[in-house]
Amino acid sequence: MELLDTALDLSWGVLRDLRKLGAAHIPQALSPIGLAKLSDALRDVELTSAPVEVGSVRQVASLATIAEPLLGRRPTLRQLALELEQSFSVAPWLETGVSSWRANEATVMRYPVGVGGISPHLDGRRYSLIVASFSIAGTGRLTIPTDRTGVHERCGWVCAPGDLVLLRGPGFDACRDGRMLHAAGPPECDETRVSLTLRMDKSLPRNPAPPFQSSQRGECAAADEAVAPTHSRDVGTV
Ligand SMILES: O=C(O)CCC(=O)C(=O)O
Repeated sequence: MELLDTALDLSWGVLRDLRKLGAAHIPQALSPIGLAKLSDALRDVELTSAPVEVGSVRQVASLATIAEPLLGRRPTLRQLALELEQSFSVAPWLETGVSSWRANEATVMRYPVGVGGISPHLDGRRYSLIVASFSIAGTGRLTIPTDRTGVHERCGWVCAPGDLVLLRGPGFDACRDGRMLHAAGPPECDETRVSLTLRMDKSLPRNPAPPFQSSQRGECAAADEAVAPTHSRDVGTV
């Protein structure tokens, strides 16, 4: 592996958190060299201000979305997607459906010091199976709130450069929709936070269909109920 840390262990502990919490935090998933290469690869990406309001969601950030075929023209981003896809191609991921995840969209987000962040939201339904968000610069808290007020949280992590947060998407574990609300807090130190999120947009061409099954696990059905969105924040299109 070139970008992911060679000691990265995406195995049962991570899967257990995804099943239980809807998300998992993996510290230092990127190697120091991988982090440096990705920071470099994002240097020329032009970001634009995201709309402050999307439905009930509030955000202060700049962003850029790089979808296929443009993603394929960025070798470092393509390499990261490939390494992650390879990590999902072995046990225990085979039974989750995530082995057929193919990242075809990357979103770069930049949160300014003091005010940056996104209130509780769901990613668009079209982002299948799993969402992988890497912290590239700065630190900030990512939380899994219990509701859209964001007052209480199920869990949360201070994410530092190199960390990875995985979130369930539709189709994970054959769940029709096990997405979880999540929120990004402002940068914690005096440094702008930058994240890089890989997604599989099933509405884009050349995308393998997620392995939906008719049976749903009880645990996921409960999650469906808990987070059933009134609307979705579509990160990729704002
Ligand atoms: O910046 C992050 O780490 C998470 C971003 C996020 O929540 C989103 O794009 O939906």
